[in-house]
Amino acid sequence: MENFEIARTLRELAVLLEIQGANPFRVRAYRNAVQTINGLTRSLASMLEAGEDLTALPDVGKNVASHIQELVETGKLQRIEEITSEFPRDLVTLVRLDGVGPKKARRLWDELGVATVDQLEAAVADGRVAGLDGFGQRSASKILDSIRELRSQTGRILRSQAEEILEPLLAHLREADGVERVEVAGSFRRRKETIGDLDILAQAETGAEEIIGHFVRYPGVERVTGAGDTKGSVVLRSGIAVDLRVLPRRSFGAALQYFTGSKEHNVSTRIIGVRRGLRLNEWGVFRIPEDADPEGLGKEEGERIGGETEEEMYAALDLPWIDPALRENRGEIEAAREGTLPELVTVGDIRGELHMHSTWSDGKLSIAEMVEACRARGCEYACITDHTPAVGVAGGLTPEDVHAQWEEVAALEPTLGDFQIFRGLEVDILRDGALDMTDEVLAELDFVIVSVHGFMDQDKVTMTDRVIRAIQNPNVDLLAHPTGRLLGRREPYAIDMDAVLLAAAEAGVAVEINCNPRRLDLSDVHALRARELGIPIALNTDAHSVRDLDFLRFGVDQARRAWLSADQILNARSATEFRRWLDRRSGVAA
Ligand code: DGT
Ligand code: CA
Ligand code: CA
Ligand code: ZN
Repeated sequence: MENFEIARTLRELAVLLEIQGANPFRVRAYRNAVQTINGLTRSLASMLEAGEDLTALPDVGKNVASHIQELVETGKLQRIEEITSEFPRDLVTLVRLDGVGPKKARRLWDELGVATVDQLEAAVADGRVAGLDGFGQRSASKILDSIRELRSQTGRILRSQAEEILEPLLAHLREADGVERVEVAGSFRRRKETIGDLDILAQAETGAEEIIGHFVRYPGVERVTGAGDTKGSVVLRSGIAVDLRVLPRRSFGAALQYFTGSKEHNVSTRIIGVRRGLRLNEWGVFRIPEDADPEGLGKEEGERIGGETEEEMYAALDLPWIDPALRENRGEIEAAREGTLPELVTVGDIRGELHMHSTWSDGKLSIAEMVEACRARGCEYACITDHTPAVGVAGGLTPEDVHAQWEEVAALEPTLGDFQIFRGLEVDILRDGALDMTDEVLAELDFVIVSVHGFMDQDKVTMTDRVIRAIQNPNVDLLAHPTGRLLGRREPYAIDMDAVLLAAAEAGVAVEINCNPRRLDLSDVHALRARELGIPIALNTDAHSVRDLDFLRFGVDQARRAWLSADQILNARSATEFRRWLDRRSGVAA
């Protein structure tokens, strides 16, 4: 079991206990343990295998440790089986809906016999939910909205979760006899933010059936949905489906190109091929014989032009190799033909961290510790951007706190050599678009981030006006996580991003791609739009701990999908260039 599955099961146990009405302290203990697990860099299974004592971890007591061991060994939790003899496990899903807490979920079950989302939808439709004490019409229609939202999100996993699943699975596949190479294709290779299923390719000249047999015997497999002579399909215990295809060397590049997709990109490449009398499929690129009916050809019929590498596939179309992140049929084929493909930003281009938290607000570490971690990762500068009080997290900074924080920064600076700290703040955008800090303090800060943390259910016009008003404050430098979405958990709030981006361009405000794999906000499409408008984009980890700084690569992937080069990235600038950008307003005539 992967860490995130263990975390998910313990989180589920916490919710089940809440529905049961258990002691809130016990519930909290599980949630704290989940936080610890989410912050681990090693797998719990490997720690147990190495005989390590899990209770040495923060917030992991004997009880939690034994649960983890049970999960790793059996994949199940007896405690959950016990609770779910009282009421159905599905109630956990109901609690994910806005407007349904643990108590209400329990009542929906006890009083209406509702256990599933489908049943709840029916009970809303026929008025039974509105009729329940303490629910009412408003709450019923809110529930209906969040059912729709939930439906649009289920079935896909985060890119970061896919990484966790893949690591041991790929190791397993590489152990199979005859496997020369293993690659992941599909949306994962295109670096998409969420993944529907995993598409894996293995290269082997012979023994494909045995390799597929080895694949379906992977311990994480829940059920096998297909096992043929070149393809195997399984569903893992984590719920994700995986396809494996085994190909010989001569076809590997063709298969990689085909199964990387996107489907839309492939449709375009295939049409270009047909115009040249070429047939592209997962086995190679072939010249269509004169007078042949292309439909009636065998899979490898015709003169083979290439297929061993992806480069050969594109070269057959007189195109250079195209980065998978761009393969969405958004103009990449035309750009390839014209030689105008962008040079995409890389992790190595990033020189500063512009958005991070310390113990002054809800971060886990001191400024000194966070700065040290940034330096260790090769950054040249960092902005400290703690929250303001309206966010409601522990310790939002008041104007007095801000000044006190600067003293701490000033004391630290002489120890840092060339490394530079910028005095920043993540200022909450209040309900009406005013900012949660005085203009005097904002004017004194080096770097002002604004973002929405509350009143997310405003209508689109109100929300759009609110955010635009905020970024029009002349002290503001950057808009953070602009749509508020949490992938798989929360839809973007209603906001007209086109209007917001136009306003940001007008006001000279930069926009963030938040690198947290659950946010990745801006989306690729919005980031593409920001790029068109010439808005500087920041790749921000929004780190609350050292480990969060590793989120950078997810944001870089998102930026690559948005065609971004280093010169469009705010924190790819040197500290000096960044400082010059911060002075952009004083530099121009009033
Ligand atoms: P996902 O799994 O929803 O995150 O997205 P993908 O892009 O991984 O889609 P998937 O798994 O259905 O297929 C993987 C790739 O295989 C897809 O990007 C392109 C290729 N492919 C699959 N089915 C077709 C098809 O019917 N026609 C063409 N041209 N390509 C296909
Ligand atoms: Ca896929
Ligand atoms: Ca697939
Ligand atoms: Zn933040």
